[in-house]
Amino acid sequence: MTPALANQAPTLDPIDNVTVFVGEQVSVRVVPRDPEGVVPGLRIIDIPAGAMFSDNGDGTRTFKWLPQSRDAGSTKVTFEAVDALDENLRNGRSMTITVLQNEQNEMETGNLPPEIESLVDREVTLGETMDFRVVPYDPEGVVPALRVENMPGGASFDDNRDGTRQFRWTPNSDQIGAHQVSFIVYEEKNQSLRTRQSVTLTVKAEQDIVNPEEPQPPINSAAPQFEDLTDQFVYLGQTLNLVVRATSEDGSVPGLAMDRMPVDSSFFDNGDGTRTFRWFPYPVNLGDTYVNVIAIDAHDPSIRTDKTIKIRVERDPNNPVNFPPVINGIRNPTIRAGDTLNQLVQPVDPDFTVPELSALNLPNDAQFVDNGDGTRDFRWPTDAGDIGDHTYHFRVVDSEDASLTFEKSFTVTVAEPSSFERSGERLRVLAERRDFLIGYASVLNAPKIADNELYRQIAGDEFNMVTPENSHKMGWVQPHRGVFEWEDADDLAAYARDKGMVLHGHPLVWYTQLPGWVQFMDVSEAKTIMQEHINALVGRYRGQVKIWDVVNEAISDNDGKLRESVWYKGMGEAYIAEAFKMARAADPEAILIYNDYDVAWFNTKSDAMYNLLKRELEAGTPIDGVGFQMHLLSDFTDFEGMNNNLQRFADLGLDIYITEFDVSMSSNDELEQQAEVYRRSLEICLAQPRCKAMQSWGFTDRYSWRSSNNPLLFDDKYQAKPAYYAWQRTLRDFLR
Ligand code: 9MR
Repeated sequence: MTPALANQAPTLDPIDNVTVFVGEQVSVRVVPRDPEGVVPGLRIIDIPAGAMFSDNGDGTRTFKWLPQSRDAGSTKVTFEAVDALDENLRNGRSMTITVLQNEQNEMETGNLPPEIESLVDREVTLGETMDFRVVPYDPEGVVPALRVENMPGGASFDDNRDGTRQFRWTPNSDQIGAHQVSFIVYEEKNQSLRTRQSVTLTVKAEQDIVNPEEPQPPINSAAPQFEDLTDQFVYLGQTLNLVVRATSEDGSVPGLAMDRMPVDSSFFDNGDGTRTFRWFPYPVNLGDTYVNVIAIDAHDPSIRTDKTIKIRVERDPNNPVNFPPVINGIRNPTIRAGDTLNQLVQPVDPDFTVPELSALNLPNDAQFVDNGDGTRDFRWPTDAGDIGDHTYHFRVVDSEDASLTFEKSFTVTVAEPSSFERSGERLRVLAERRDFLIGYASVLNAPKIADNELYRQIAGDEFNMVTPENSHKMGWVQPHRGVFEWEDADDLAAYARDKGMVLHGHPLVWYTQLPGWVQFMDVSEAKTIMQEHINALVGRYRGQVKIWDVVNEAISDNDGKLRESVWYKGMGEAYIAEAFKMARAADPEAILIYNDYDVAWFNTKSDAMYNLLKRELEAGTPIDGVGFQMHLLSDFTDFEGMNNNLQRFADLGLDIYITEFDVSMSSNDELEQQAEVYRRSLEICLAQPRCKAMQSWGFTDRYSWRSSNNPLLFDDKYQAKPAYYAWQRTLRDFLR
């Protein structure tokens, strides 16, 4: 069966932070890319007042903003690319725009410190949650920054994305008593301008009885009201601009939020208490779409008014619009002279028609194979005579209106085979001397990527372990109940066997990347479905997959509680033990591990993982090891924490696997810093007798899930980076 769905999240090209003066325009082109070439949706989160995010008609958008005096300070804007076929697959990128006041202005106005709307002391009874909003304001209208001092353990201080923050705390029994907490508001660009407000938060034991005579803080109990908010209608080809306004009885301005926003829409702050919902619908949106608008009381965020709005999108009979087709997702490939380029060229038409694709120039010996589904493969066997850069042009023509065309050029670099050579010994050779596993995660459908010969050559030379980055995931491998898509997983198993690599399976039970039929299953079937899935996968690769990630990412990010996945909903916490028992029964020889992210150092989540695994081991659950994903940033420094943290898991009697290592950079200046994080992390693993393997999440930046942050060992042209040599030296020289 040929899978029809794209499965890899789209990425965004890097975006730099900028500094401008008031009145100076910021203009940034935002370029999304999708590994499968389907044009991703693009949206902006928290668009500043007055900014635009217009469609360039080629899958990209341009963000334009002319900041005013009130925008002085720093503003963070986040762009998000959303997979066209699976809206759960998304990747974001943020930029910080620092807006400087012209010096003259500043002197004229004299700058006053920002303040916080007055906060009251509060009490909470054990078992309940304290939840209030902290509202800063600045006499000059700048949005000030807020931070908190003496934050009690377990409390959170989340950004409401409207300039305010929400303090939430569910105290535990060790926290009974009074806590003084201070909120500090300051101007980002001049931190000496600050104001502090302290409050006393008291936690009472359950048995305390509140004196009914005691005065309670005043509450504004009337819910906010929307003004003139009605269902909407828009023609295809037009932009809907809906201004949302809400009022409160006491005159305060309610916060506004929106749920179920269509991909590509925005809900931006107009800076006057209103927000605008802006949406340019595509043919995929024809019909009715429902969005939910929420007004939140300025003093008590638990007081909210919700309203569902229907938006009808129709074709305008007098003005039929036809969207032009595009070709997307081709990144200029680099291949080795002697290899065959195999580039998929995939046009997309938002009207769902199939455009006609042609090549304007091709090398003589190339083929342009029609795949019968509107796409074509550009196949080109190269040789030494082709070394150099070659640019080819493709054209798509709309099937209904031949005047709508789109052209795309791309450049193939054919490089001398020797240019891919690395000095020193291969990583796997060095690792094998230490009886150590050094691995990578393989792209989906490796045989189909444009440069697959080079990709597989380097992978086979360097690594003695491999994991499929996607093709064991339930959403991919079991798209319908009992229907399995084994092609890619089988191919990787054969490749691993051929290259003498250990195969590492990932993952059996996960909360996400589930097929629709599992997301919406009757949870009373969870156990049966889990059993069928584990039997099928572990059974098929019995004796081949040596290590299985049995349960992946069961713990939530902030509070250390178990995620309320479908498995949890159906089976409670027992789902974890059950999954391991099922996997053990299906292959008694396989090494079974629990795998999670952001657990490499000490924090609430790694504590929760420690407690979970300890509990499971005591109960006899067959867990052999723990997988630390380690998606790090190049400024990571807590190596001591990492070392001690790994040790406490080793002390539980678990083997340690570093399963998804990568180190994101924000600019190429950080290559050495990145290499240092690679080196020190590998040293920690090698020094730890229980650490059995280190695996990077891919090996070339070209195919990384964080491709634009260049987090891997080889760059996107397959050149070994300092990180590669850091691993090579460490494997060679580091002594325990
Ligand atoms: O790298 C993977 C990317 O290609 C997929 O789109 C994404 C969703 O399935 O998963 C990525 O891998 C994740 C891994 O399976 C579990 N840990 C976090 C990884 C990065 O998101």
